Amino acid sequence: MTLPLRARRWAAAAALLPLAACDQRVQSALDPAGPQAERIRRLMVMSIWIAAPIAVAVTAAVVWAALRGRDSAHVPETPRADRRMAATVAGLVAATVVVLFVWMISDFSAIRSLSKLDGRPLAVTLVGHQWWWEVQYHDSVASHQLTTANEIHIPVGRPVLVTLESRDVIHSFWVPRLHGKRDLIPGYTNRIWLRADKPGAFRGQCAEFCGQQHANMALWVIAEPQARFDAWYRAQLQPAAAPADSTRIAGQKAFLGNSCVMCHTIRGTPTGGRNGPDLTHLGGRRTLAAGTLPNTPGHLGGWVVDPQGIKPGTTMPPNNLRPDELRALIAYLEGLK
Ligand code: HEC
Ligand SMILES: [Cu+2]
Repeated sequence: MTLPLRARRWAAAAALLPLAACDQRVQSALDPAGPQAERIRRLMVMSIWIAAPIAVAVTAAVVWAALRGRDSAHVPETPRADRRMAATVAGLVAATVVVLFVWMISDFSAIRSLSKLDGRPLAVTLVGHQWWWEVQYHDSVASHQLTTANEIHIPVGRPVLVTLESRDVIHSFWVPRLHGKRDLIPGYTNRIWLRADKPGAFRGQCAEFCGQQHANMALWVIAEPQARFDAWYRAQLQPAAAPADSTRIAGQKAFLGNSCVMCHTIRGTPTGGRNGPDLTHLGGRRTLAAGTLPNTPGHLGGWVVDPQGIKPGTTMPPNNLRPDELRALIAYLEGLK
């Protein structure tokens, strides 16, 4: 790549536009897709309905007092007006107490119903890394455990208990259509319950500043009917298919012969790196580098050659590959469905 850095950054930004354009529909807390996001939305709407009239009334009173005060500054107070004023103030204080109580109780009840869901949960651990998400699925059968990255698939209607951990700094998991935010804290285990009540792809975002590429740390929660989820899970448990044609065989050789193996795992090959995302089924993911790029051969090539130009600061080093080697590597990686 010989483009100047600035041009490369613009190209990366332009590549994001189609993703950004669809984000509003897939990442709005006003469009809940699960019971908890719905509860949060209701609390917010209620708060606005309580607070907005009060804000309007207080503003009106201040304006009224300011205008009136100027003419009546020298009018002496009568005992009757005094008593009326005291009654008004007492009434408003009582009303304030009632409103704050109603608010507090709805807040407590919302927090209670957010904390847990009924039913046997799907257990997932989400590990935050600068700047990507490791996703581990737990199962009582060891060979059914699964590690993937940047995408959480869940069955519609089933509660999911997400355990949150971090390898480096504090991150925050936020999928606005499903729930509020919860931090991923190094050395401390947090939890969050989720449930999606409709199928769909819900975008999430790291919501706690975690360094240079914090803004490029997104993920997708993909809710599917149970049968489709099961099929996805079975496919993910499979090791990567052995490359069938000569290009892909060369691509696998390039992968195994380069530094990639230090940081990445492709199950079914002699690799075990854990510093970067698991690539066993990379071809099936929607995006690359935690929602930063659409998963297309062109973007994949750009990423492998120059990850620093796309996500400056990422720990993945640039790669100096021969053009034929790069093409083969792209074909191999994209073929890992
Ligand atoms: C020093 C560790 C390291 C090396 C070596 C390395 N990578 Fe990475 N790789 C990473 C990290 C960390 C990420 C996540 C970056 C991010 O999203 O911020 C990553 C991300 C990726 C992704 C995107 C994965 C996803 O889920 O979106 C691909 C594809 C990839 N690397 C391929 C390669 C290939 C091919 C090589 C060898 C030519 C390689 N990497 C070498 C650390 C490494
Ligand atoms: Cu983060």
